[in-house]
Amino acid sequence: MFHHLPSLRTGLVTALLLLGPTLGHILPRQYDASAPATVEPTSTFSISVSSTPINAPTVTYSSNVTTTAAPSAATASAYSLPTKYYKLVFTKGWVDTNGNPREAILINGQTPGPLIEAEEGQELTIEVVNQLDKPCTLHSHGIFQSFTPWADGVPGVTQYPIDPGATYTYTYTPLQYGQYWYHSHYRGQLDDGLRGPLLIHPSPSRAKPFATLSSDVDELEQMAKAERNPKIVQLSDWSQLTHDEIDADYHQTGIEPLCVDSFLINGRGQRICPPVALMEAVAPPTVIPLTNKGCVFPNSTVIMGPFPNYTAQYPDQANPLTFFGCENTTSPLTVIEVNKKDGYAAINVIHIGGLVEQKIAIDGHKFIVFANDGQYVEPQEVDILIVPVGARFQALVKLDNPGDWTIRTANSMPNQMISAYAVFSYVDKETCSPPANGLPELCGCKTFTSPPTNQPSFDYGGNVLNNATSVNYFTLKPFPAIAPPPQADHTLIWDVGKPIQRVWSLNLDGNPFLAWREQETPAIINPQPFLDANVAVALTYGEVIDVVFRIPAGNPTHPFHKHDAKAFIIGEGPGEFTWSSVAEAQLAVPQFFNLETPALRDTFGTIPAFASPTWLAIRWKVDSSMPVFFHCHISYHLAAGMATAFFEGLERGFPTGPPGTVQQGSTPVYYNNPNNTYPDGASIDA
Ligand SMILES: *[C@@H]1O[C@H](CO)[C@@H](O)[C@H](O)[C@H]1NC(C)=O
Ligand SMILES: *[C@@H]1O[C@H](CO)[C@@H](O)[C@H](O)[C@H]1NC(C)=O
Ligand SMILES: *[C@@H]1O[C@H](CO)[C@@H](O)[C@H](O)[C@H]1NC(C)=O
Ligand SMILES: *[C@@H]1O[C@H](CO)[C@@H](O)[C@H](O)[C@H]1NC(C)=O
Ligand SMILES: *[C@@H]1O[C@H](CO)[C@@H](O)[C@H](O)[C@H]1NC(C)=O
Ligand SMILES: *[C@@H]1O[C@H](CO)[C@@H](O)[C@H](O)[C@H]1NC(C)=O
Ligand SMILES: [Cu+2]
Repeated sequence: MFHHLPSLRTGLVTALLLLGPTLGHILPRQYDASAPATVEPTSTFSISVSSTPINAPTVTYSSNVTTTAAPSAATASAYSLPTKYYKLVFTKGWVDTNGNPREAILINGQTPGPLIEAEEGQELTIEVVNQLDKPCTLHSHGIFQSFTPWADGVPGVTQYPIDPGATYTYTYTPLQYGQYWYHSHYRGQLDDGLRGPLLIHPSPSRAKPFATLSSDVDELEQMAKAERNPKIVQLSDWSQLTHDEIDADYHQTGIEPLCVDSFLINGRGQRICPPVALMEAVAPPTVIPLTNKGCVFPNSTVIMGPFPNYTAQYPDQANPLTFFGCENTTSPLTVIEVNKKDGYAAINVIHIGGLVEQKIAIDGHKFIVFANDGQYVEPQEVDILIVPVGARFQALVKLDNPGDWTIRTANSMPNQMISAYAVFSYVDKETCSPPANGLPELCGCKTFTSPPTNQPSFDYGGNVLNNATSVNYFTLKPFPAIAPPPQADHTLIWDVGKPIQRVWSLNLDGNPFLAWREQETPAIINPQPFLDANVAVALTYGEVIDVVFRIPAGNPTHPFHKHDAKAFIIGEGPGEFTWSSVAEAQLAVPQFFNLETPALRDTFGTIPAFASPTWLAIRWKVDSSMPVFFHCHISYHLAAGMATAFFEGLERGFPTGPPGTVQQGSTPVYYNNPNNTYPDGASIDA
């Protein structure tokens, strides 16, 4: 029983063809903060409000045929808004996130970077000033870029990396809403701090999913107000070593660097060093013994293997700084202040880290999840959110339990027993004096160096307590309902794995997309070498694609991220995927599929496959003409090749934007350098 195939974008494209503005209307206007947006209908158009994801492509065919996807009626009201302009300056600097200062990458002097926010349909211009000694880029995670593929920020795919000292401007118009984030896509710079939140406020005409929660007008008003002014909660992992140091160790020893120093909440945390016996008491028996950081030992075959023929090559050569050594610190915790008078708070959780999936709960409160990866969903009330790297949840929290409550996070993987804390504090700003220490980000009335003691939803190792409930993200239904296309035109069945030590692959029949490709002439300009190298796949415009990932035993959860449009998560299950298509598999194991109301996401964790295999099936319709990057969001997996580029609509040609856009600001002296070195001689592949 299939739903009628929804025309997610068809109506839109038709409207656009009638509308017919040229690409020039949405060209970036650099450095101009005040200029009004110039996207204006040039002829009458009216389309019914669409609350489905809007991602109609603007395509400049290489044949010089130009069409422009229509703005939707849902966003047309925003066109009178001026372009929103941000300038982000990237520098190196010292930060004290957890009591152990280290050098990091700062954005306008801070990490995570400042909030970037715009209205749905409002043009956004982000000027990046690279004052680092390495190249960088800026990727807006989860933002559709089919209008502006050159603004996707993937080095070697949609642009040259931005050179040290150079400036680069990203301009795009988000025709979607919700919580996103931005980060460098160059190497693992996001692990070193180059990341921050990005929020797109929904058009007023979007139907909100709150009506099922209340029929009280005042309460609905409180919910809408909370959504508009969310409390952003950014989860990350943090190491004393930089990404490049960790990566270099990995390449030298072959030991998976599955151990960090802290989890952070909004860039703050502590070193927490419980006695090893306490950590072992909450750990699965198979991972014991643990190091004093709560990590599996580098010689563990349970977590580090059993990959095909895996043996950690040199367990005795593991960097002790990665696996061993812990001293408690008492850095101040992040405080999220709420006011009971508001009725509700909206908590927007973003995993901006680079390693493991995390759990989060607020003691004494439930999350009413209303959006996932920016997409509204039918609300789900739960105690615990499980957040893959890169994913976002937006949830309402009813403010009916005054006090100071612990916000707790824990690793949801077994490689390390680790938690972090922040405080959910009810205050009335009008009656409380500013903090004595004057740190605005500690906001407020109180500071905490240890979490309040409340009834927790999970323990230090992430084991659920007190019958707490967890979000079921496989059954998060888009709101309003959107069904996927009922069948695929093209199926890719890919075996995920480690072809050789130190290399990770999405597709063992293809080649790993190793990090040095960031230095290649970008695929958007010269796609053929990527096809020749078997690191990219051409997908025909208009086709419905299924990709089935077969995950063999020995794999953790991989947080896959699809650039550009979201994908439907139509199936996932345990065991071998032995069928040749989703249709065939559906007949055999219907319980593992949902083609009626599947989640629509841009970031999705595979089912962990520590002891036995699992699989994941996704579906989307190709409606862009651009190289769409797809990768694991574990930073060192990505650097080790776990990526591909879907060349969507290649046969129509890839638009590269106004002249000079892709190359803008770059003087890439090291391109095509056979030594693969930076100008100073340092190895790019280290
Ligand atoms: C552009 O389109 C026009 C009209 O179809 C055609 O005559 C011309 O040859 C095209 N130019 C290029 C460069 O393809
Ligand atoms: C850290 O603090 C906890 C709680 O006070 C204590 O039990 C533990 O022994 C300390 N760890 C270290 C390594 O000092
Ligand atoms: C790994 O090393 C630790 C510490 O030396 C040891 O206790 C443990 O037995 C070793 N495990 C394996 C599987 O060799
Ligand atoms: C594992 O080792 C066996 C025996 O040496 C070999 O036949 C097999 O191809 C290896 N598998 C992989 C994935 O390397
Ligand atoms: C959890 O649920 C079970 C079954 O309903 C109940 O017996 C038990 O008391 C509950 N435990 C807690 C801590 O609420
Ligand atoms: C590459 O390395 C060789 C040997 O060190 C050196 O002579 C040559 O100048 C290098 N080439 C470039 C382009 O850096
Ligand atoms: Cu991965």
